[in-house]
Amino acid sequence: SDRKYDPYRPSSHVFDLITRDAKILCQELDPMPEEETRKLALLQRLSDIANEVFGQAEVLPFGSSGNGLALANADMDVCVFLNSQQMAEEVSPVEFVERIGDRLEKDNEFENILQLKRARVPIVKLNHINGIACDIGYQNDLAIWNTRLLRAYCRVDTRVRDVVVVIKKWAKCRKINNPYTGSLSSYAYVLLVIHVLQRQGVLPNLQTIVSGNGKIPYWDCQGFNRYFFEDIPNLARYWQQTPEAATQTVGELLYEFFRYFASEFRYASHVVSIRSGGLLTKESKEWTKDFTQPHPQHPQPQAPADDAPQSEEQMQADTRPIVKNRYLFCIEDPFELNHNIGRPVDRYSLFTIRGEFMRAAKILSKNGDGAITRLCYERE
Ligand code: 3AT
Ligand code: MG
Repeated sequence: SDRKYDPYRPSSHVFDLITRDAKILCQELDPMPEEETRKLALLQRLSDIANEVFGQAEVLPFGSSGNGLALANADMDVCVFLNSQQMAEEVSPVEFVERIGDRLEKDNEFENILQLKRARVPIVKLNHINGIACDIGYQNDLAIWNTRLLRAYCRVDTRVRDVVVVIKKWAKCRKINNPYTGSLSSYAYVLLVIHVLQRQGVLPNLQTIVSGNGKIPYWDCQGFNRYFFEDIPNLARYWQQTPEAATQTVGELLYEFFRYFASEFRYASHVVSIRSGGLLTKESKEWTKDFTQPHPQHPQPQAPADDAPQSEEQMQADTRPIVKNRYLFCIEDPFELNHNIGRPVDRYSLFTIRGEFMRAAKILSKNGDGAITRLCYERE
């Protein structure tokens, strides 16, 4: 093969040990059917409550509870959709959070209710007494579609889930899975895995595969094209893995993931883009200059109802929370092309994350037995 020479690349025996342990970890972290049952019950409960507060509402799961990538005891992400167009236009995300949050407070089956009104995507967080932690969002069609895209990639090859589960577990243990503190969401890590698997020829680019005459359709969702090839059982008619890609083990793919982000990916100039099946440059996307902007979804402050005279400053005051956009680690959302999923990463957290990629690559290159356990040592 034309693989570049890598002095740290483990032997195939070591890869087999890593693969074996990765698969054991995946089995251990597979949620039990009993957990699924509790999630379904909570989904039904939230659906009843949303209907009570807003009338015709639908509650759909997304994220790991909708894409088959959940670890045991993962939280549940759900999204409320109002069926009446008029209601949906009248109720802003912030108002939604207030109204459903206040209603949930009245029920003692919900605990630790938090109304995150200033987040980029306003949500309510809560714990249900049946043990499920849950985030409730609002009218987020794109989240439903990106969940379906990730699920489709999982169905292409069983190795996708194996690799993702280890990466998620590793990121959680190493404390680099929190966008609120500058590291990456699970969603971001899954996009990184898909990127590496596309490079390895294990995954196709589902957003450019078209059945029939070849032109990519435009299916609008909130101003973005949500088209992708979803008919996975018939994928083989349009795309096939190379024999080399078909025989890569989970251990090899994990090592390749860490090696790539530890020493090949060029953070300063490149953008990970699964919708283009490879890399883009920051320049081509004009993702070169960090900027701050007032929160786009937060309501503008209204002028006071009375006609009391206002100072210039008062009239211009924009009290919306400030959103910081950074382009240090660039990961393009597959649909929302102007959205950098690595936005929360700052100089310090990038240093930490890259350090973790290097640590992981080193562990896998030196150990077979026990590598997966060592990879996931809890960091304090
Ligand atoms: P966990 O099992 O909860 O760790 P997850 O797969 O549920 O992982 P997240 O909780 O990070 O992943 O995200 C849940 C979903 O929310 C995934 C995606 O549909 C959406 N999402 C998350 N982060 C972003 C983001 N920065 N931009 C757009 N959508 C996002
Ligand atoms: Mg989640």
